[in-house]
Amino acid sequence: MKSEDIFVTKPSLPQLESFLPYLEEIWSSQVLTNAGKFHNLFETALAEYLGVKHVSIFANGTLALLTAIRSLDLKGEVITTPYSFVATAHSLLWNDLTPVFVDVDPFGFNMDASKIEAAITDNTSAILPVHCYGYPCDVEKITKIAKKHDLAVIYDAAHAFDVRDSAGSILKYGDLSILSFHATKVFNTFEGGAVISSTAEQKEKIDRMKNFGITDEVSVVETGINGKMNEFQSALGLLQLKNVGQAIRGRGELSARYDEALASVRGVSIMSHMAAEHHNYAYYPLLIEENYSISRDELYEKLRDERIFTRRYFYPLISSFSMYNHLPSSCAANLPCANAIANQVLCLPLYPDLCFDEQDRVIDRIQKYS
Ligand code: T4K
Repeated sequence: MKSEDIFVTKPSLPQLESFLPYLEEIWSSQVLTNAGKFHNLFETALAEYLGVKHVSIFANGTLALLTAIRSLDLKGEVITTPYSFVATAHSLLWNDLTPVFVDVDPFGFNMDASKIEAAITDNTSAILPVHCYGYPCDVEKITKIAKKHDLAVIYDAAHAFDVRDSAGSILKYGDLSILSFHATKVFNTFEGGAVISSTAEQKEKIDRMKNFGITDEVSVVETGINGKMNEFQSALGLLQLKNVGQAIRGRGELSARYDEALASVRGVSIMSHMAAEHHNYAYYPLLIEENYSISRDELYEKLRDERIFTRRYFYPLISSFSMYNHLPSSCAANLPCANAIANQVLCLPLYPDLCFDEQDRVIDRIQKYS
C-alpha cells in the first residue's frame, strides 16, 4: 500500500488506548465467548441504539443470514435480487432453497416490488430483499404482497446500519432483518453481524440456534450452528457505538461533496434521491452512462492506474455465477435493469478518514475523463 493509494473504503477504528481497558478486563476475567458480559452489554446497547427490540449478535453477517432463514423452516422457492453480494443468494442454497431472481427498479438498485407477484408460484415460501447500499426497499409494497400471499420476509440489511424512515428503524420491517459488521461496513467489529427479530419468541429461537440448538447442559432441541460473537468483537462493538454517529456524519459530508461536484458531469448519474430520511451513506454508487466519454470499465482501470481503487459492486450479477446461471429467472431477458446497472455502476471511495484533498483527486479524474 503506497501513501497515495485511495481505497474504496477503510475501516473506522476507535483510539487503540480506549480499547485497552476492555482487553484487560477480558484477559483478567478469562471469559472469552459464550454470552459473556460484553456480548450481553453490546446486544442491549445495540438494540437501544438502533431503536429495535430484539437483537441477536452474530460472528458475521453470513451466519446471521443463514440462521435467520433456517429459523423460518422455509421450503421451495424464495424471491430475491441478483443485484447484491453473493452471500445473499448463497444463504438460500445453504438452506436447500431455490432463489428466484426478480429484476431491480429501473431507477435504483433494489428489487422492483411491482415485479414480485409475477414471480410467485405455489412453491414460493418467502421474499429476501436487500436494502442495497443502505437505500430502503419499497417496504410498504413488499409488506402488502407478503401478507396477501402469506409469505415470510427476511431483509438482507447488511448495508443498512441505523437507516431510518419516518416510522423509525428500517430494520423493523419483515419477519427478520440481518446486519453485517464486516470491516468494510459503516459499523464494524472486524467481522460481525446481527439478526433483528420481530418477536421475543423469534429472538429466543435465533439465540438458541446460534448456540448449536442447546437449551441446557443435557438438551439440544434443534440443528443449530456456532454463530456466537466473542467477547473481543463484542467489546469492540460497544466502543464503536460511541463513534458511529460521527462516522455517519462524516460520510454524509463527503457524499454531499461528491453530489455537488458530480451532478453536472456529462454521462454520470448520481443517486442521492434514493437516500432514506436518516441515511447512513454506506456506499457512494455512481452510474457511468453511455454518453460518458469512456466506458465504466475503462474509467475503473484509469482510476486504478492512478492508484484510486474503486469497486464495481455488484458486478457481475449473482445470477451470472455458475451455481445460479442455469435458473430460469437468471436469463438476461428477465433482468434487464439489473444487467444495465451492473454494467454501469462504480462505487467511489467513501470513509470518514478520506480527506478532502484525496476526495478532490477522485472528483478531478472523473470530471477530467468525462
Ligand atoms: N449481504 C450483503 C448484501 C453483503 O454486502 C454482505 C457482505 C453480506 C450479506 C455478508 O456479510 P458478512 O458475512 O461479510 O458480514 C466485502 C466484504 O467482505 C463483505 O462483507 C461485503 N458484503 C462485500 C460487499 O464487500 P470485498 O471483497 O469487497 O472486500 P475487500 O477485502 O476487497 O475490501 C475492500 C477494500 O476495503 C479494500 O480495497 C481495502 C479495504 N479494507 C478491507 C478489509 C477487509 C481495509 O482497509 N481493511 C480490511 O480489513 O468484500
